[in-house]
Amino acid sequence: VFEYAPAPESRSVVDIRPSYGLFIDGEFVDGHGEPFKTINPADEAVLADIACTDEADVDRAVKAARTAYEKVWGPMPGAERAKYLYRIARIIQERSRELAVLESIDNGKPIRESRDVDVPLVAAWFFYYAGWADKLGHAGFGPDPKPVGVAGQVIPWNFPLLMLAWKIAPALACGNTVVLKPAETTPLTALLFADICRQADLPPGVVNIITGAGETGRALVAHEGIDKVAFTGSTDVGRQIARTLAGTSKKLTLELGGKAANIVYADAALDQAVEGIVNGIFFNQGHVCCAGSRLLVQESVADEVLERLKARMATLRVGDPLDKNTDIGAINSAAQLDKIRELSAAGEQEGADRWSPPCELPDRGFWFAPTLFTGVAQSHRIAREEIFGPVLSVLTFRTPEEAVTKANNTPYGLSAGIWTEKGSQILWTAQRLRAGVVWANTFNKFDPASPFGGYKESGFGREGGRHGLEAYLNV
Ligand code: TXE
Repeated sequence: VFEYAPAPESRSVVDIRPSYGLFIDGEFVDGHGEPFKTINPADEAVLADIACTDEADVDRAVKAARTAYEKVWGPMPGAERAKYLYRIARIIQERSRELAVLESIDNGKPIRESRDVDVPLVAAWFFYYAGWADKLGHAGFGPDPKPVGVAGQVIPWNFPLLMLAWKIAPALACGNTVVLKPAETTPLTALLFADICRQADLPPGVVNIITGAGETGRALVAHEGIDKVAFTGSTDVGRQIARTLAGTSKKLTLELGGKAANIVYADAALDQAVEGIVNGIFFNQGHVCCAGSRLLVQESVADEVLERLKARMATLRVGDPLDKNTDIGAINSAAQLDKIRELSAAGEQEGADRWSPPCELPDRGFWFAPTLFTGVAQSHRIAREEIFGPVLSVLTFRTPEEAVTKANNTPYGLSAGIWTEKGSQILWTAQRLRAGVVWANTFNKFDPASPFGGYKESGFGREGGRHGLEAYLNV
């Protein structure tokens, strides 16, 4: 499952067309909204013109999904659906170089991550849910659970392909059809995935990809032909969607923001913990909902951890996403860069100490140096708000009780990390953390068999694993 093609070297492995249409009913068609451009965040070059929907286009996509659901995909035996999902998974492996390079160009993430993490996990998700398609009667939801119908899915820009896989693979395995809207800054890999659906001979209308900004997402989730909405994105938009759906019978799952605590106890293997802290916040430029953005370190080892952390941060290479040696790529958009700058400025204004290693940033494109804030109080904005960038806020604690209280002192509850050599300390802490995922002596580990999702303002519902089937079944 985790095999992939040799390292992609350059963008010559991808063929980016000048313009892209909407993918509806198995065909690329014109959109009737105002087209928009997607750019490479590493150099601000225009990559392609992307079609945008109007309401009639959204309606067309939902109707195509409904017809495919009623006539083809819903009635199809699970074992037959599984074959399509396995085929898609294999094509993803075969075209992994192309997918990884395109993802890095459109998103800005380092090729090492898109090649070694994103794309292999995308294939793994399709393999995993292919395996469930003919075993739904044994998933614990009764002998013959039914699909929900047509799913409207809206995804963000931080893991464009992986979020697509998290949404589409379980939906299709359960017999639903989908209309998916990728984020406006990262539409290209979803459109390449549309091509993969055609290559796999997936029946027309089972997967529809529509592009546009928030307006397209709004029209999709509000459409009366949608039975289930799955959203990953900001807490604000998640709330708006929940309001739109209130009073309807649509099912809803929301994966929203986070402000995870990464707790380092004094007895932890410190070098290993420092690697976990770095991975926790600098992976994917910190554009990660479960990023370990608050480091909680036990006071007695705080100085030592910070010294090792700074030394490690000084080795991080920021730059060209397509360079295999790059650790930190480009910030995905000018708007996101503004948000990171604004919150970092607030950190300084509120009295925290800011530090970055010496680091030359390219002239063009959107960049932000890895940044550390010490002397952070719980009341500071950088301790409370999701920055969604390569910025770490450090707090200290004396007792495990204090660590748990501080970790839980957030409106979010998506993930957390614990570093200690004591198994009992892991269990004690994990039981008290109000977070959907708790990692121990590791961070940012993902597996299709493992459910993922939040508490509190991080949303509700689970994606991944057997639990992830529930959102797409009527029991
Ligand atoms: O998110 P939006 P943005 C957080 C992160 C980030 C902030 C803003 O803190 O800085 O949100 O990011 C579509 N109805 N996360 O503005 O707007 C939109 O087109 C329906 C955390 O990019 O929520 C895109 O496809 N859809 C998060 C998707 O929603 C709407 C990942 C996400 O965009 C819509 C991303 C509407 N009214 C951001 N408005 C995570 N959980 O990982 C926009 N969209």
